[in-house]
Amino acid sequence: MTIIALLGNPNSGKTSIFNIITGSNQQVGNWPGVTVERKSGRYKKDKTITIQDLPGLYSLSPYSLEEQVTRDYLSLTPPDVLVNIIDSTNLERSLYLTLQLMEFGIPMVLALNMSDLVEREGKSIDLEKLSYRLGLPIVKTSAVKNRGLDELINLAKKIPKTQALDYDHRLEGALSEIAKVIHSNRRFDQIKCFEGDKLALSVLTEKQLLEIDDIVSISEKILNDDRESIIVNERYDLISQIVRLCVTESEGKSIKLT
Ligand code: BGO
Repeated sequence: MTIIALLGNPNSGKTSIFNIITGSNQQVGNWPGVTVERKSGRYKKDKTITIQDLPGLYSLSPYSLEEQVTRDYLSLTPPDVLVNIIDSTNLERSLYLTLQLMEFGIPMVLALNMSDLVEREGKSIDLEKLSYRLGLPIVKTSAVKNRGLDELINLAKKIPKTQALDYDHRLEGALSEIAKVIHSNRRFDQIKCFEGDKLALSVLTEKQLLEIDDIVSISEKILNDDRESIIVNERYDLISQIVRLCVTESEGKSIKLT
């Protein structure tokens, strides 16, 4: 049995894709203890594959129940594969969630959805470069035209572990130190401790908290910013580099995925 989880920003086309690939093989309930809808289903062409639909979200800071549910699911009962559904017409915003998902190290594939709309918007996205730069396999999909979805699931079945991207070497140094303090190789945990995420810090001892405080204050001095902004800025800097490399705005109004 393989479990594939679908994740993406609201309106990225996640529900449309879920409905097409599962057909009528769906179960709807709630996530344990909360009134957040939980939908799962079997892939209609291979019943050994379970598709888990996760709530639409922009980030994994637990500000909302949806973010909390998703974060717990990825941390405690990780699926075999993540399919990150991207609205191709809004690449920059979508990649902000992608970078966070990559921190879990779960095998991941990107579905560049809304590919039918891309033609109309005057830019082109180089899929090969994007895939190379992110280190992730990418499939171009259109839920409304039912394109690329079988290819997406077939690819999802056989992808390796995901490697998160590196940030500024000074931040990387701090994250390695935090890894030693919290005894966790998972980048998501290290970054959450760096940011000062209450949930991540709540399980640590006084001694660990003091050590992390020391590491973070040094980084804040060196990088001349506060802990949360350091992470947000690193992510956006990386995303703008990637978008500059992979997206070409053309004079005329034609957007292409190549
Ligand atoms: C409406 N291409 C295009 N063009 N549209 C898509 C694609 C795609 O590949 N995928 C999804 N959509 P959800 P979340 C709508 O509902 O699956 C459209 O939140 C409308 N509704 O049809 O719900 C999809 O689950 C009236 O559009 O996304 C839907 O991630 C007018 O994107 C919307 C126009 O898809 C969100 C569109 C009453």
